Amino acid sequence: MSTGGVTLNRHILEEEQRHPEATGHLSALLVQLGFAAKILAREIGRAALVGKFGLVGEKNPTGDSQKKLDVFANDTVVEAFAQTGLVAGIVSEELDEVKILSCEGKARYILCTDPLDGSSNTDINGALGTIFGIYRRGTSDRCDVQSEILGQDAQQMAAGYVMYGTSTLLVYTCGHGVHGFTLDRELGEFLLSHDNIRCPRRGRTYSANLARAREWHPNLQRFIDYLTHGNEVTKRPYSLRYTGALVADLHRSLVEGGVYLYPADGGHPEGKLRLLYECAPLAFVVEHAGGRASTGWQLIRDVQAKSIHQRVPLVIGSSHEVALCERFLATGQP
Ligand code: AHM
Ligand code: MG
Repeated sequence: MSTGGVTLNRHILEEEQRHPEATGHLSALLVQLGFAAKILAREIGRAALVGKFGLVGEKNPTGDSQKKLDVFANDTVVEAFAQTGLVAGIVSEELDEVKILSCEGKARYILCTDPLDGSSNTDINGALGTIFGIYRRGTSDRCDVQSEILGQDAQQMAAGYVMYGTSTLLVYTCGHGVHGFTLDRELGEFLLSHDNIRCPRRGRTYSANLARAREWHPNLQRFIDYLTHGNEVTKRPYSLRYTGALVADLHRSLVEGGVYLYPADGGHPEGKLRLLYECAPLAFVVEHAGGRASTGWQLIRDVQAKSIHQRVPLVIGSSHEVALCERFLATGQP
């Protein structure tokens, strides 16, 4: 998939030139995201050597134990965006409340981020991610970022993720195709490696924490039974692939097809994943690549957030499998 020599920054600028009315501010934010990703890739790569493994001994606002890398990732992303003066506030998995950065005129954006997705993988050299959604604020001069992000005012303009795996890959969309860039560590540049990613209509894999399957809605258990039941015509059984990092599992489904699900269960009656900074940004990416993202009952993009750390069930990936899951939930049948 190599497309030779197109840097992330050049790609962002070329995207901007498609919009004569563009101010360059969104581009500046995407460039900063790339910068934060390079710092995180470096620090994740050497975390074992510089004392960045393990817990800090506190829980984050949504009750998960905070890792040292969680805190570092959050500080890095916040710092990178704060410098721009273009962001009014940040909603982060690692911050209790919206972090207000600036209420000045040019701070027209809101960032929603999970700075380090897949935290349970930090100490075992597993895949990790950063998820981001960038929203443009409404026209009001009143600086109430929380109300804007929870209301209808803010509009999602860009989203993406960084995957720290065997290589570091940054995937983003501004609504005109989904593009992936691999970090060339020697050059210190993200280079276009996955141009215009399209999510296959159907796949051969599913990703879910099956330890919780007995607690799922019975129709979801039927869905899994169906996927794992052999049938040559419909290319079943599907293989299970689950890394413990949403970004990594979603990336597989985006590129090769398949479905990821984290439904409601006994321990997570509303689902585990967070709407604003996990589900909505990834839904934006997947839909712009031709895939589908839903709670199983409703499209993710139609869910109205009620609180900044709100959780929702998530079914995301190839349109065929996500729609199939929705049908199973509704009827118990394919
Ligand atoms: P995190 O953002 O705290 O890492 O939590 C989100 C992660 C997802 O990346 C992953 O798919 C899921 O939680 C794993 O949860 P579980 O261990 O319950 O399977
Ligand atoms: Mg996460």
